[in-house]
Amino acid sequence: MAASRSSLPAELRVVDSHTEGEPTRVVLDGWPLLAGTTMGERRDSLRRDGDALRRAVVREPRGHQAMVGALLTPPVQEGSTAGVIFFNSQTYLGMCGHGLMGVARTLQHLGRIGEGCWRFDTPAGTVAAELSSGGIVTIENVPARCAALDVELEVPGLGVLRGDVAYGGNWFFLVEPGERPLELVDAPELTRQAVAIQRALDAAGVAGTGGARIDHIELSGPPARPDAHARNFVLCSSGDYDRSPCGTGTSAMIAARHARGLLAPGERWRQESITGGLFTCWIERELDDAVLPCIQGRAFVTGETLLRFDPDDPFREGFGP
Ligand code: PYC
Repeated sequence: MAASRSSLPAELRVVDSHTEGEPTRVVLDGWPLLAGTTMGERRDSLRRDGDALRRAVVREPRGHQAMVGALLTPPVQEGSTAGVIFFNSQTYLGMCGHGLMGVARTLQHLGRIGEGCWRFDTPAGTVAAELSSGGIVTIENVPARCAALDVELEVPGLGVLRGDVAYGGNWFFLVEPGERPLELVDAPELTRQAVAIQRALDAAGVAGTGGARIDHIELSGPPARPDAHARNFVLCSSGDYDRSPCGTGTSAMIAARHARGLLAPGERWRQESITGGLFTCWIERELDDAVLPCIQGRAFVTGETLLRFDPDDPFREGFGP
């Protein structure tokens, strides 16, 4: 099937899951084969020629702003099970920790893989996912690194904040905004604060290595669960917040803690999300200028759907932010 900006297939088969509360929608078939021999090239080809499909799959009325889509492709590395391109209602992701757990559990649900260790190619690099019983998935992420500690940022309405710039498959600004506990009921206000931080970062030109845009804001506070070390609220590049503790965000967080001398390889860090979801994380090993993070959480399949795109449907390409 040829891909074009305006064409959509008549239908697409998807499997939905959630990982510690955050949804992933895996597209199984019906997409055009993407040009490119690297996952970055394939993502660019999807952005250029098939972006209507991204919008149709994760935007309303078939999806919603918090939904992350995952398109499976043939692998690009020998020994990998599949390639994966993650996207949301706004844009594409380098990697997605909760999403990779959802992909692994979806493939297990379909009988394509079983318990054990599997490798997946993403635009950010190749990642391993180990499936265990009880919905538990452990991923060995791409290397995470801290680019800057204690960056001062003047944020209108919030004053001067100090945060760390770190990478865990996406770029994050990590801030502890105050002593006040992060509560789900305050999600609209936390979103407003995180958006203000995002705008201040953009206005001040604070960026990741090589000028990469920081497009995830992670606010940290004390945990509510007795088994967690901290609770977070992560504003994603979709403009909505992560219901899970955010796999790439937690990778960035442990890289920053390591840079501060607060987390040694092997030591466990239990990261709670604003919804009460939990990831257990650790540094598998130190690399030259980075650390290799492992993240463990639980993912569950929630539905199997045939999405339909009626040519007469004015909302077939989705709408919304
Ligand atoms: O788990 O890495 C993650 C993630 C990124 C955006 C939403 N979830």
